Amino acid sequence: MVISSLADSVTRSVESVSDTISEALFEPVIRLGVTGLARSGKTVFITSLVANLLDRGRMPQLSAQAGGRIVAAYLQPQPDDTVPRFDYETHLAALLGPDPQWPDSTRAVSELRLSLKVQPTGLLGGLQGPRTVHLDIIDYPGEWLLDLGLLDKSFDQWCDETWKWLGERESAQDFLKAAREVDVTAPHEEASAQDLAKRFASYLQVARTEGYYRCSPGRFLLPGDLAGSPALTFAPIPVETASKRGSLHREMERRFEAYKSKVVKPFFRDHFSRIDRQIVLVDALGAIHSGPEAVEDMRSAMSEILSAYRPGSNSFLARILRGKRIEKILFAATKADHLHHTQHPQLTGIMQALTRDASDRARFSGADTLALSLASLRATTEETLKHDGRELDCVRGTLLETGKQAAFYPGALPEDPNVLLAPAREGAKTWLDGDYQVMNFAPAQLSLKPGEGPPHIRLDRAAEFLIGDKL
Ligand SMILES: Nc1nc2c(ncn2[C@@H]2O[C@H](COP(=O)(O)OP(=O)(O)OP(=O)(O)O)[C@@H](O)[C@H]2O)c(=O)[nH]1
Ligand SMILES: [Mg+2]
Repeated sequence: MVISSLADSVTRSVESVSDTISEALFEPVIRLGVTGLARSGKTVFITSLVANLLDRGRMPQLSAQAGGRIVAAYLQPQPDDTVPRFDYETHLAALLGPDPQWPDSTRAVSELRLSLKVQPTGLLGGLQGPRTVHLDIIDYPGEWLLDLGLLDKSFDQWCDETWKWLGERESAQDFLKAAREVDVTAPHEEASAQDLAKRFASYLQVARTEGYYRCSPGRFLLPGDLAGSPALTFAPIPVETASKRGSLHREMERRFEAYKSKVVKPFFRDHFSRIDRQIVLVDALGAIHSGPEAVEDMRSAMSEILSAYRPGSNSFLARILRGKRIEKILFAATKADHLHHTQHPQLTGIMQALTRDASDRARFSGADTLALSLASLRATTEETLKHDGRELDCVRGTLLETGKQAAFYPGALPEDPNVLLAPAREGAKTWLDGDYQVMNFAPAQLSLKPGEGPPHIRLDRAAEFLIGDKL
C-alpha cells in the first residue's frame, strides 16, 4: 500500500516537472476535467463546447473571441495513443441531423484535443505571432466516477456503508436476504461468490432504472472486457467477525482490493491526475423532478466524489494531484433550457447549495470557483402564456416521447434552496408544496449559419471562466 502510493506520487511529480518544462518552452496545454454522474450531460457538453469553439459565432462572452484574437481552431491528433478518440463528428451529426438525437450513454473512455491559435495581448502582442494553446478533454461513463469513493475505503468499511444505503431501498431486499443467508466465514466456494456477485450486479441495474445515483461499483454496470473476471466477482457482505484465510470473506476482500488497484486506480491516475481545470456537471432539475429521495441520494453521491479531491487530504486522488492544484472549478447545473430564464437564478442557487462544501474547500486552497446554470444544447424556446388569469413563463420544445411540440411550465423553484434541500436531508418522501415537472425534449431541428455553433445557454460564460485566462 505504502509502496504503491509512493510510486503514484513519484510518477506524478516526474510527470509534472516534464509537463511544466515542455509547456513553458512550447505550447500550453489545458487539461479540462469533466466531472458528472451518469446522464448529467458530459457528452453533450463536450460536443457542443468543441463545436462552439470551432465555430465561435455564439461565443460573445469568451473575451478572446470578442477581442478578435482567436485566429483559428482545429482538432488535433490526441496526445494518448492508447485511448480511443472522442467521436465528436458522430455525436455532432446526431445532434444536428434531420432527425436530431441525443448521444447514447457513454460506455468507455475517449479523448479529444482541440487547438486554438491565439494572438497574444499586451505590449508585445502585436510583435509576436499567434500562440497555440491546446485543450485536452476526456469523456467517460458517469457510472465509473462513483468508484472514486471506493478507493479510500477498506472492504469492511465499504460493506458497512453499502449495506446502509441498500437497507433503505425496497428493491435491494432480495439481494440483502441472499447475502444474509451465506456464511461468510466458511471456506470460499466460487459458486456462491459468483451467485452473490450476480445478484448484486443485477440489483445495481435495477437501482439505475429506478433513478438512484449511488449505484457503485461502476464496472458492475458497465464491465466492458472485464465481465466475469474475479476483480468483478465480489459483493458487499455482512461483516461481523474477523475471518480466516481462505474464507469467502477474505476472498471477497482480496477481489475488492484487486478491483481498486487494477481497475479503478489506473483509470483515475491516467485521466484525472493532470487536470488543471474542472467542470462539475449536475442535473439538479432531473433530481428535483424525481423527488426528495433522489435529491438527497445525488447530493451524497456528489459530496463523496468531491471530497476525494479535497486538497491536503490523504485520499488517493489528493495524493496523485499533489503539487498540481486544480486552479478553477466550475459548478454547473445542466439542461437549464428546461426552465424559462427568469428561473435560472433559483437553479444556480440550488446548485450552489448542493456543492457548497466542495466549493468552500476549493476556494480555501486557492482555487477559483463559480456556479452557474447552463444548457450545452438549447432544445427549447421561451414563451409566456396566460393560464387562469395568470402569466406563466414557459418553455416550448419537441417532446422526446411523442415528437409533438408542447409548451410546458415546470413549476416555480424556490428562492431559498433549503426549501428543497432540507426536506431531502430529513428523508421526506414527496415535496410539500408544489410538484416539479421535467419534460424530455428532443434536440431542436436546426439550420446553422456559417460560423455559428449549436445554440446554448451560457456555454460561452463557462468557457470564459474555464479557459479564458489562458487565451
Ligand atoms: N434539454 C437539454 N437536454 C440535455 C442537455 N444536455 C444533456 N441533455 C439530456 O441529458 C441526457 C444525457 O446527456 P449526456 O451528455 O449523454 O450525459 P452523460 O453525462 O454523457 O451521460 P453518461 O454517458 O451516461 O455518463 C441527454 O440524452 C439529453 O436528454 C441540454 O443542454 N439540454
Ligand atoms: Mg456520456
